[in-house]
Amino acid sequence: MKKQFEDIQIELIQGDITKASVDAIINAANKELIGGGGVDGAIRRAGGPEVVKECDNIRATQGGCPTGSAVITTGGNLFAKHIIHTAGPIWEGGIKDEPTLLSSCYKESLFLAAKNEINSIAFPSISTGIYGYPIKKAAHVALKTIKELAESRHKIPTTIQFILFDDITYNNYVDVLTEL
Ligand code: AR6
Repeated sequence: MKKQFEDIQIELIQGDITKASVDAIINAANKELIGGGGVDGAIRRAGGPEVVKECDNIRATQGGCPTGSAVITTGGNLFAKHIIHTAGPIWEGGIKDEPTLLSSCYKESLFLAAKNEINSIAFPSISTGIYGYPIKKAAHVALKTIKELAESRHKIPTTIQFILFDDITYNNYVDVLTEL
């Protein structure tokens, strides 16, 4: 499914983000940048040792990537030239500022992409796997954040894909985008 907000094209695709043909993919990392399972494990395996090395350097020099912020590395062996790593919030029932932190992941990733002249990016569904954020709520935060940035004419990549792994996640994002 595709939808346009001002000059920003949003595409919802079901698949594996490590195969995306875009300038940069976003990784749903952890704040320590230590690597884990889920999409993080898949991206690190596909990207290879250069990606792991750059993450280790960032951890050594700046202590990691606080929840809601984003850092950039090479894409290593991926088609994508860059990986933007962002740490989403762990869902704790919605009382720990999770929506603001999740929105910040999308904003900071998009601003970092724009700063690096990146025009096309692909996001996974941040926080909705191991971190347990309810999918429909997370889809709403993700898509509304991008819609608002587009409407306020922020400089962000003009092609924004969401590459969603499973049927349930894909269908939830389609429902939310249809209504926005
Ligand atoms: N392509 C696209 N999406 C994927 C892929 C893939 N190859 N593999 C999994 N997903 P998760 P989180 C989906 O758990 O909730 C890690 O250990 C998955 O189905 O990867 O933000 C990190 O190191 C789900 O819809 O990320 C952190 O410690 C979505 O990606 C922690 O998990 C996100 O699930 C982050 O947890």
